[in-house]
Amino acid sequence: MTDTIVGAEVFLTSPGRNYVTLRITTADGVVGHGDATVNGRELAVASYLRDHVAPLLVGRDPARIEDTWQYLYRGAYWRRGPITMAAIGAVDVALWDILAKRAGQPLYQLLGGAVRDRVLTYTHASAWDTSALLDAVDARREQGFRAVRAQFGVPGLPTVYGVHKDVAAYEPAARGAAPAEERWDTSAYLRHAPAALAAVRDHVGHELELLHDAHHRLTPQQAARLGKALEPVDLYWLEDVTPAENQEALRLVRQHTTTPLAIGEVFNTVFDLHHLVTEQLVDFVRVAVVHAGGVSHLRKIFALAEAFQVRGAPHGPSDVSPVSFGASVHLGMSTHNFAIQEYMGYADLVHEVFPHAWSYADGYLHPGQEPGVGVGFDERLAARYPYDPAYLPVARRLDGTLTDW
Ligand code: EZ4
Ligand code: CO
Repeated sequence: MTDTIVGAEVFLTSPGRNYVTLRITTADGVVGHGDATVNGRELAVASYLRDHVAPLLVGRDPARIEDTWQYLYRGAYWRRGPITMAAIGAVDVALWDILAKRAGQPLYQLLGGAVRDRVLTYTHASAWDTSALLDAVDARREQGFRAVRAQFGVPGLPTVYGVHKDVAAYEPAARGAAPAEERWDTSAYLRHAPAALAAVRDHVGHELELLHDAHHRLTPQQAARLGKALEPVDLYWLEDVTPAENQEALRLVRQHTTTPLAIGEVFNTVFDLHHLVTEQLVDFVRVAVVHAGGVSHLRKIFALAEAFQVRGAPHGPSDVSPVSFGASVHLGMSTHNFAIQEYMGYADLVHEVFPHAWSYADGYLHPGQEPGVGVGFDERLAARYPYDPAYLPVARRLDGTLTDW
């Protein structure tokens, strides 16, 4: 029996950080949720959805997920980019949510069923000094995590992105009308990073998987040197070494190191990474459900990757809402070459605004058995926390030049 979309509403809320949520309602009264959060550009994607997409959805058959995806992608004329793809992603996830609810099945069952019992996850540990970092990693191990991303301060720099001097937890975006400005010195970082990560490896032994994120700031040659220097540390991966608008840049890195490479949290379509995958220049692709056209497009990216023994490992910071995070865990449950899901965690209030069936236990995630994606949206609670501008910092080198992110 055919159902019809009767409403598509967009909600901006800030329960500690900003989220853009799409709610699609059908004539039969089925409700689907999607996440369209683009950190620091929330209003742009909300407008894209409200002004340009929502009016096109009303009257459509919610079961025509692929056709709606193609309609929004090809029909817009202006393709790709984070805003467009996040908007399409929100529609896609909301429609999968509706389809799975109508089927009375958790989403992963519609994606081919479970290929594993649970989905491996990693979280973050960060501290300015090495001794505090070891404590932070230990605290994560005590929470059951089997894989931890370690970030640390750099001697001589006043601040480093993602590393707080006083608290272990951090929120990447800070409230305010403009981004904070930080300083960055790649040479100082490269001098310090191998020793800092070696200290963590010495401390934890070889059972724990260790990861590290370079946040797009190295040249290919610097990245090659770092990867080589880190080989004895036996990282699970080294992330975002270069900005990678130029995919070929990774070839030089690859030629010089066996340290596994992960990239792609800022990518939006398969065209951002097809060379990286088909030439096996990276080991993990980090594209998120929210930022790359939803479950439908991510499945295609992972299918391409599967043919080249590259694995999926989606971005999962606090700026990916629990809605698309949940969708990602369903993908993890049903995708053979899905390696690991990043899980930065959420403030208590975020869990309340987005009550969810997915759960964390003992180093793994499970999507839960609720029909659909299994993530709700408490509209009334959300309305108490209106949008409040917040931005990621920018960084300048010591001479004042803006860095690559
Ligand atoms: O910088 O989520 O791997 N995780 C990360 C994050 C990102 C932010 C960007 O919005 O790199 O901390
Ligand atoms: Co990252």
